[in-house]
Amino acid sequence: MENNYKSGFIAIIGRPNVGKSTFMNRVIGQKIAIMSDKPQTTRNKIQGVLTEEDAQMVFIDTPGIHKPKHRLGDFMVKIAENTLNEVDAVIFMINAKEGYGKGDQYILDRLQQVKRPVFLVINKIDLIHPDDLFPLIEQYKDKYNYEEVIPVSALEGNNVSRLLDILKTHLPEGPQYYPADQVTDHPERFVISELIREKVLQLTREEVPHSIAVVLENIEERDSNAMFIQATIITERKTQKGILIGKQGSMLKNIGKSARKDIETLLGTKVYLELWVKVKKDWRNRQSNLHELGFRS
Ligand code: GDP
Ligand code: MG
Ligand code: K
Repeated sequence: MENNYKSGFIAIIGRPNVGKSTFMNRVIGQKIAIMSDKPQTTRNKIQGVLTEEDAQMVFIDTPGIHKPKHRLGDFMVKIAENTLNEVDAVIFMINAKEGYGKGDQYILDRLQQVKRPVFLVINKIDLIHPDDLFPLIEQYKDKYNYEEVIPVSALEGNNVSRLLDILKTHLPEGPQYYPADQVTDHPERFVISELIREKVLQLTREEVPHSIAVVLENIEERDSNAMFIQATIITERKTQKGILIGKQGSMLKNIGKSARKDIETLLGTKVYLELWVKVKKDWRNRQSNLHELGFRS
């Protein structure tokens, strides 16, 4: 199979004001596919999708990584930490001008648990003298084993395309999760499908590859305090369908049950979740399938 399309999810973490939003705006720019600034969704994850000829990068903001101040904070930290282990890469962004601080230590402690490649992105290099860069890098390198260290200026654009190229080489082959021009005002859709995907990967362990996709077919508010959600888990192989369904449907039931719990917490409402499994051979290659699969704007 000569499908070399790459795709993946990239979490961006860092203290407030290091330039995460600026970076996102620069990267996604007019190409923005998905962007949410709805207050109730900022605690969720999706920020933007960058679609290119050969790759799609889904950038995720994980605001919950800051030290929690209350119980909701705890929950957000948990979500954020789970996120960090589900994504394909993590950008740890720092402010070159401010340098190392307590907030960074907190994040670095969390990162010790993370098994995904972590890229140290030193932002705002336009504000420092080049001579100051090297000692800064050394200081941070002392504390963690990053995949790579990339200095950028999100504001002025220096080195940003290089960072994207580097990220791209680390992404796995995968489907184009979203049509290039998709604009949604419903980022919850994404978070929900990610939660389901997360459960699939957790519960099936290594038996099912990361290339599965979860497509939300329908979200409907049936009455004022319940959501009815239908989703399809798509796999490329029949044997995986068997694993996903399990003996007498037991696996699918477990996936549904634990995903439902998380979605209920996320949405703060009762949820009815209906899951299906479909085999789509070679579906990643067939663009037309994307529509059929329910990707829509
Ligand atoms: P966030 O809290 O991490 O999302 O940070 P923001 O993106 O909101 O940026 C915080 C401030 O830093 C804003 O005033 C930005 O204009 C500024 N900023 C972000 N990136 C850079 C940069 O590369 N250079 C400079 N000089 N300022 C930057
Ligand atoms: Mg921000
Ligand atoms: K790591």
